[in-house]
Formats: sequence, C-alpha cells, structure tokens
Amino acid sequence: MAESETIFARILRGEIPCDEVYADELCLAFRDIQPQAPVHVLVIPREPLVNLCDAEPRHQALLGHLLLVAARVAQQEGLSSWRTVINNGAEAGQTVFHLHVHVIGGRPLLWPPG
Ligand code: DGP
Repeated sequence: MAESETIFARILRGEIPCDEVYADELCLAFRDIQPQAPVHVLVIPREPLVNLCDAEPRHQALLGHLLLVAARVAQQEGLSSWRTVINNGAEAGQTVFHLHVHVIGGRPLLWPPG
C-alpha cells in the first residue's frame, strides 16, 4: 500500500476525523482509537515517513521535534511518568506505515514489553 493511502495520511488530509490534542506545522497529535492506557496519544509527522528506517540525516530536527511534542502532550495530559514507543516494522508491531510516536500513560506500565 502506498504511504499516501495509510489511515494517518487520510487523517492528515482531514478525510477522517481524529481527537486532536496538539498540532503545528510539522506534526499532529491525536488520541489512539484503541487506547492501551488511560492516556494514549499518537504523534505523527506531516511528512510521510514510513518509520525510522525511512529517516535520513535531514530528518534529525523533525525527529527531535516529535519527541519534544510527545513530552509536551504528556505534560498537557497531566502525566508525570509515561512511555514513548515507536514500533518499527511489522514484526515489532507496526500496523500503520506512517511514522508515529505512541505516548502511553495513566497507569503503571510493565517492563519488558511483550
Ligand atoms: P502501530 O501498531 O504502532 O502501527 O500503531 C498504530 C496505532 O494506530 C494503533 O494503536 C491503533 C491506531 N489507529 C489505527 N487506526 C486509527 C484511526 O483511524 N484513528 C486513530 N485515532 N487511531 C488509529
């Protein structure tokens, strides 16, 4: 499937609604439709990167921005502890092939993950 056809590309184009919690010129953050914790937000770049394997040196500032936004969102949600996850590839659990940072919190989180 072409990246332009992912569900997140459609959300970015406004074709599918989302529960937005933050947006700027580089990224969008919205609540996960299948939350794994009381707070579960996805931070996605507007640029259509598939995952971290797709990232190049020119994306350094964008990747840092995504993490700063993840922290901003977590604080906005009132979290003092949270987890960020980037599933990179199908065997790691990636199901939507548009880069996204999960921000998960609001309950105790176990380690290691499954
Ligand atoms: P991953 O498994 O890392 O690729 O995470 C994809 C996440 O995307 C998964 O937790 C469910 C979420 N998701 C899938 N479709 C939609 C959607 O249409 N809207 C929202 N808000 N989240 C979605």
